Amino acid sequence: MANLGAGDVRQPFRVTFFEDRNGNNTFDAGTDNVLGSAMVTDPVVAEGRITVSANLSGYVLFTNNRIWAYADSGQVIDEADETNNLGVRLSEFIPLRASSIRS
Ligand SMILES: [Ca+2]
Ligand SMILES: [Ca+2]
Repeated sequence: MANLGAGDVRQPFRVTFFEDRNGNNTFDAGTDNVLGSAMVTDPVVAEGRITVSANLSGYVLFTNNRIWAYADSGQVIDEADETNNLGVRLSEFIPLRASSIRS
């Protein structure tokens, strides 16, 4: 994730990871499938990049469906451009090996 703005971001903000259930390439609370989220509490300097990770859980409609990341989903950061806060990649299904399953 990159801070494309001229100012540092010092306020904590949330990144929400979701499946776009209604296929409109944007996040719709109550409609889209939220799989997890993470709070970013460290400052993100102007033109800086950070990696955000979260433990996701839940069900997606099919293997390799696209998972979106929505930065500042709580809309606490004022930005010059509020429309570039979404990123997407394919989900990756990694089968558990039998030895890693415990009762
Ligand atoms: Ca949507
Ligand atoms: Ca914002």
